[in-house]
Amino acid sequence: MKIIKYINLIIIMAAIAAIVSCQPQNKKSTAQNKKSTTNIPNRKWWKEAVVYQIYPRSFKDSNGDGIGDLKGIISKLDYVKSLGVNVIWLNPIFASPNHDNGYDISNYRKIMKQFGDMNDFDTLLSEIHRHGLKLILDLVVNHTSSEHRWFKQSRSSRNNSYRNYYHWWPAERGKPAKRYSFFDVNNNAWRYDSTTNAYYLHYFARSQPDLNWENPKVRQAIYKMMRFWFNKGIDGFRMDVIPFIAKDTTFPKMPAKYHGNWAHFYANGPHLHEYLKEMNREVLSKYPNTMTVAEGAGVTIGEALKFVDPARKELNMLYNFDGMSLGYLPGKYKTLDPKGVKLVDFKNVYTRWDSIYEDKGWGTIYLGNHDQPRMVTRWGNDSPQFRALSSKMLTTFLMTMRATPFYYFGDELGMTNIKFDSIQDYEDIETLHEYQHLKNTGGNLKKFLDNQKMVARDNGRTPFQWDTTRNAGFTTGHPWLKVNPNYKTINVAVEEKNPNSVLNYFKKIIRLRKKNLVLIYGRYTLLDKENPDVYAYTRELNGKKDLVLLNFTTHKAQAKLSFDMSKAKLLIDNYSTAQDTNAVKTFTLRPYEAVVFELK
Ligand code: ISL
Ligand code: CA
Repeated sequence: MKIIKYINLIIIMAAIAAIVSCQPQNKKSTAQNKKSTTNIPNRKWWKEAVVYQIYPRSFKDSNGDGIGDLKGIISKLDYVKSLGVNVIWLNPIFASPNHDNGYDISNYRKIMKQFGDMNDFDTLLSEIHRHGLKLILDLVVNHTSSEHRWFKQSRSSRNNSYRNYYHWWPAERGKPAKRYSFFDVNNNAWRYDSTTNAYYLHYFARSQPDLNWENPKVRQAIYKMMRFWFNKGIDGFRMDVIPFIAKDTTFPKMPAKYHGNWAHFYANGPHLHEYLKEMNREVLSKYPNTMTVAEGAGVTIGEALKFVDPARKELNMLYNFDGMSLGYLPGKYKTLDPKGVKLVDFKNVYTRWDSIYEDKGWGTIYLGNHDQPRMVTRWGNDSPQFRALSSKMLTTFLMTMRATPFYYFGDELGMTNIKFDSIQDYEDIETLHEYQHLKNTGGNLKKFLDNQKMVARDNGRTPFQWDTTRNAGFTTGHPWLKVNPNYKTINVAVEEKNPNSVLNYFKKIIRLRKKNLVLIYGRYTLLDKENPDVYAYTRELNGKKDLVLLNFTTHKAQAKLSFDMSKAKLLIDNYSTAQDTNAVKTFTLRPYEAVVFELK
């Protein structure tokens, strides 16, 4: 059991990525970068893009039902464009009973009715393109909703032609070997179904049965559906828990004492890369300017290139969970270690993941998404004193690493965790089911709720904060999830007017990244490795060198440097005032200060 909980822990942490047809630079920056671009092999538009993730349910409600929708997104594309981002990733927008907010799809070719219809989608896509942006959709094909036509057929009889679309275990063979489920109140991934006296597999909720990818008909049906969306003109897919699609379908017993790679039992099945190659051959290769990014749940550093080495012809990018997994107690369900995260460990994770893409492949970087708490609460400091500074510092990190940033909507405002007091306020199936599980098993509910204030997924899903009007301008109705009461100060309208806002800093640093290819393609070198307070690194490309210094603490901190700073040119500083001008071989940073220099 302990092992299985640990599996969950590892998987708990993950996130996103993207691709499309390339317009890498505008005219001015092309000229500026002329010299340095000559030696950049394998330039791709998606390596130079910033992806902006929108949780459609919470972005903008157009009809007052309290739920964000496609028309709402259309009405806000000027805002998205003004940020300087290039790609929009939408969480699932397909027909769904919404047990897991769209990650339980009942029809892959229909739009969720709360979000609109196919006309709205077509308008959205053409408007996104008219704005010079690209769109990637969420591909959720490890499982469907139990209300999907395939599953209804599959469960109806053992002889149904859809029977093998899912994983069934006939009860006469006894109980199947234990598998852990993420969102099941009993933590059990096998659900007994009396209609056919058999168990079906669901790694997530009971209403999310796992598709059987061993069945070629399943694979062909998925490829066809992917072509349907590509033919409409979308620019790529983010692939939900894609390593899970392939399993060891003999479902062996988990060893009592768990060593080694849990994913062997849950994911990364023997045929995974065969399937991804097949998907590439049959779909992706036919849409060459698009992008793909795998949610690499459970993918270790040693396996990443199998997904993204271009020579293997599988996917473009993968996002890993190693960074997100830091600071959780082992063996406990999503519980943060009160000791926090050591910056040295944080630096090591990102440095190791950078190194695997030194020669081939390409990385992604993110600090928040719809499965995570808010970036500033989790990795920075959401107190009034430091919220803006630490938000900007974290954004500086994301925009200066050698990887495609996946930036979560609202982080550009410095939105924070809402920290609900009561279980009644939560909507997320994960929180609700784990609460029920603890209740049934006599767990500590108070402790659970305290911890959820930091880790619950709903913290990152509260409505977007547009202005100071009722419900932050998100809806005229009753919002599906409470609006964070801090919306009066943290919102687009207020921040657009303030030149020093988190929002304006975000726009500024995106511009800096865009016109400075060193920050995109340059080699990354970690400096002052053991420094417990400061994250320092250089980026180098064709003789140009930039230096990034980030103070992750509430106090002053010094970076030890091996070069003379006297001629360095300041490119950006989150304090926007004079910095340590006497710096020679050390540089003193103020609390949460972030600076980027060009070294001469
Ligand atoms: O969010 C998690 C727990 O906090 C993760 O373990 C998450 O379940 C895992 O990363 C897979 O996530 C994806 O698939 C889920 C869906 O609920 C998530 O929102 C999605 O990102 C099932 O489709
Ligand atoms: Ca609506």
